[in-house]
Amino acid sequence: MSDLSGERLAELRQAFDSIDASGDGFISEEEFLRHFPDLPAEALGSLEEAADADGDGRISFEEFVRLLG
Ligand SMILES: [Ca+2]
Repeated sequence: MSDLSGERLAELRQAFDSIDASGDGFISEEEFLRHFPDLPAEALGSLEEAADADGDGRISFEEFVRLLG
């Protein structure tokens, strides 16, 4: 996936899992908003545009890592 260290990857996994409340392995817009209630809709939109590589409207762990890794 990338050359991130295992430690960094574990950190990202933890962050991802805490946002992915349903535990289905994808972060939906709703889950994002629940985790970051103060995030403006505009910021969320551009974040999704940047992160959601395959355009399915939710963020997979792989996309999350690509965004933040
Ligand atoms: Ca989810």
